[in-house]
Amino acid sequence: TSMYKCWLKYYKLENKKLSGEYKNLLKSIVIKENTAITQSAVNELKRGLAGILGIRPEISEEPAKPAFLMLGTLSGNKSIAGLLGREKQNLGEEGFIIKLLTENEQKQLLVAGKTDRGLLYGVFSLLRLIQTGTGLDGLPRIENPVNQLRMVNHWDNMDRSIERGYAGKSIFYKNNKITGNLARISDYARMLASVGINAIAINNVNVHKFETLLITDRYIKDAAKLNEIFRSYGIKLFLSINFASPLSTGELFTADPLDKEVRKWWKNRAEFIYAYMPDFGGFLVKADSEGRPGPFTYGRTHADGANMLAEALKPHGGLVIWRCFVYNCLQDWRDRTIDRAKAAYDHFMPLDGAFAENVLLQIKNGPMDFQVREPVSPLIGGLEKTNQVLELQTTQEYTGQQKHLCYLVPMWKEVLDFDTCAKGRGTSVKKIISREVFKNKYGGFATVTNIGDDTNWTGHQMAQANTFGYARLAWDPELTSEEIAESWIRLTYSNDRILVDTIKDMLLGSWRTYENYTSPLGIGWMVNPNHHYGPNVDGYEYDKWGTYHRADHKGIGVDRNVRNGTGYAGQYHKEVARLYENVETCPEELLLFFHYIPYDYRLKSGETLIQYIYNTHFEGVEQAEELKRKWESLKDKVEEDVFGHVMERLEGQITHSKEWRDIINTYFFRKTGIPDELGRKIY
Ligand code: BDP
Repeated sequence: TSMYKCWLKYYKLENKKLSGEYKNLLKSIVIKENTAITQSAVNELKRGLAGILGIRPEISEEPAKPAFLMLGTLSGNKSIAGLLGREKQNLGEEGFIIKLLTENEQKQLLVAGKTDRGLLYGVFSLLRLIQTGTGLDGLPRIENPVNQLRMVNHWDNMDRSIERGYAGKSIFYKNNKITGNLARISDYARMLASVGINAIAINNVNVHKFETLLITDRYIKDAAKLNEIFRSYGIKLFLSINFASPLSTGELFTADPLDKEVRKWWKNRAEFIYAYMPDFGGFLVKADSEGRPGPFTYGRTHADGANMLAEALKPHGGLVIWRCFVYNCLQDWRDRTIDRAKAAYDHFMPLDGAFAENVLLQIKNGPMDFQVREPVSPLIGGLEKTNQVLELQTTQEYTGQQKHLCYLVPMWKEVLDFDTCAKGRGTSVKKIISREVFKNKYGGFATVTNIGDDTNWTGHQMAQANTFGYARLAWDPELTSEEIAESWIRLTYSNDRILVDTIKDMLLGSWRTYENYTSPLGIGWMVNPNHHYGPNVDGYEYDKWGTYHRADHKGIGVDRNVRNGTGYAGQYHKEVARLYENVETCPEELLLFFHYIPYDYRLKSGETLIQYIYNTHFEGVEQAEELKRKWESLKDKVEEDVFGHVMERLEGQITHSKEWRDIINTYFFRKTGIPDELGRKIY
């Protein structure tokens, strides 16, 4: 099935005129350099041009034809500098330029990077230009990634299961060993590199028995094989580690980060790892969270823990990526100021400036846990002297588990555009993460990936748009949701205008649709505990996890004011805090996250809160049905198996959205006794 190829389908370009122009220019390719990465670039070009244009270009070191494509890097090919003007000063480490030149009546297209990584990105970008039927008029094109680290995190376990995975089993492991199926890994590396991903962590942040041994001689050689593949696509390999490794491996009696023996243990470990992988990226760490070990066991701080690992990795240029998803998962709310939403900030804000230079804090976009709607974590905009990585969730744990269509790019855009007011108005999240504001040494994006070993990689084929979209945003957060959707559609299906517009519509509205029939106005969590799929309004309400909606017969919502609520709102800068604390100015989509609201409260639309809940839940189901109608209209425009697969998912989504609607509406009808004004049937 073509679904395996995702956005690298390289189907034949229908536009004859453009195709002719491209063919003429690309018959011959000139490249003088030869590294693993330039080889990847050339192979990709061959593959792409064979599919899109049906040609097999000649590859040589000197021009053989009057028109040709020149590939090269500033660092490896002296003549490239001569072909570039002042533009070369604008090329960053991973940047590229695509430019049209005429030299002695020879027409040439130049794709150049400062490094071979940049060149690789340039080649992928050129292939996208060609496939989407874009002409050469827009050249030159110079691009540099806005964010430094553009990472994916796998929550894969070595028994092949994936924590929160909805697309089959792990592509990396089999029977507690690293897979020998390296062809698929190589395809995966291509896919990631094609959209600019440059780092990967290949095992779950919850590190269990076998995974603890990934950094030992039991697995290191096989890990190094994966590293070699990723390296040839410019991707750095990271491993999630068990903070208690010295103890868990049975070698020491403690994992205290201030213990000399422990420090030595990690130093030796780092030396060992780097002997096999000289370009190893570093460690990803979840500590003192949800039962994971960490420095708290020894009365030490997270800075003590992270800095100890940082010291071990420093001589090798490695990084420690330390997660801020730290909270007490056994809390209750007898004390009105106890609030899980406050945890990350409470733990890490006091440590701003205490972390070593090669430590990065990885912060989930919201203060809770990847709900369909959350405010932005106040740590972003709070921390100033600390390297920061924004953690997003591409795997759809709380957003339909890749059974429902939910294009997440619009949600991520809202996160990135959010104004933290950290340095006055205009201090948006994206400017902090890109390091424009605080000029920290490191920063970037990470996501919990949605990839598994399903043939189409992502379970729902359309969830590929999230994999693609995440990476595109990490490269350039200024891209719009529409632009990203459009290019994904053109690369994945075709350039048919009606098809492009229809699928774009489907994608762009899908997050809102999902929100409509699930939990309203930022309250979140109305899911079944544990697996998190399907409606269960009180599922977490009487549980210990600290995720309450606090509905009673008069109203619903969590008062997070400073004066008489949990105090969470006070973690924001004052302009933002003021906005959230006032019911009138609080963005309505987050109303129940910040306030307890009576059911007869009138929203800006004029609807009462209860009527809004009913309306959106009926609407959500209608919108899910509309998705199916739209897809049906494309029957003759997409391949049969793709059509059938997506249709099946959309039908499942409709059925399931009704279950959501009915359970939520019934719950509130029973709580309030207030009927639907429109007299619709509530079960
Ligand atoms: C939650 C998941 C849990 C993860 C945790 C994390 O439910 O499986 O281990 O996040 O981010 O969303 O560590």
